[in-house]
Amino acid sequence: MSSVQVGAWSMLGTAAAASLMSRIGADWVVLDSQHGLYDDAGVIAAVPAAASVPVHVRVSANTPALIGRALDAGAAGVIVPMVQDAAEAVAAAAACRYAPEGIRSWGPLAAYRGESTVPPAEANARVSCAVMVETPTAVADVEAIAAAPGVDIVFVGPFDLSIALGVEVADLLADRTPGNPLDRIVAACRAAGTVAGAFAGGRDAADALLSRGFTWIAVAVDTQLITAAGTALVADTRGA
Ligand code: 3PY
Ligand code: MG
Repeated sequence: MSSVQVGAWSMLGTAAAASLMSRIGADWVVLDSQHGLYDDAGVIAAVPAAASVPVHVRVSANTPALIGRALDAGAAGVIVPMVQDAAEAVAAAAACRYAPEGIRSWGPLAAYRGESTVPPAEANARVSCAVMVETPTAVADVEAIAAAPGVDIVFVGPFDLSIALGVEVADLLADRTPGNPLDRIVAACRAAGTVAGAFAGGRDAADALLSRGFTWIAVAVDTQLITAAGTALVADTRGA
């Protein structure tokens, strides 16, 4: 995947929100179960509602149970937060795939809503495993993380990374010192043939990430869109 993909991010935890976010022209939508409002039932309801584009679930932790559950619901892939090293990346990738490539357990949940089941080998080939690099520990091992078998996307969390580094997000995104973490992550992905992704959450951050070579960018977040557009519209109307 060399071309740029621009994604939508849903926090709101409902099928309606997921459906709306799937129809804004984005290449994919993420349902956020780590910091958003998607619980297990919410994911099961929202995945088919947003299925006009690939639906990825950010699970709340790197466990086979959570990853398998999201994939059983029909997600195209998962985004696994706070992966610290290559061993954790390998574990996430294994949880995404059935034997012999992994340890995923068979549970054809989509069949209950009338969808045909995907044979294990085909599911293994189709699934997308994104691991989040968002700590200095992970950056220190990013070459091995990006090269870990079954890792399709290295996805940067700039907020957690900037907190851990003790810098502002904007400063991290603007950092051009040689060997800075973002350039190191992109270089590791290029060397491994893995997609370099990142959460942006807005146009300026997206531009900064695109200019550095990231190609899989989450830019449109439902909660932020409502707040920004609603606030501007109300203020504009009052001022008119
Ligand atoms: C981060 O920036 O840390 C994220 O996880 C974005 O959601
Ligand atoms: Mg984070």
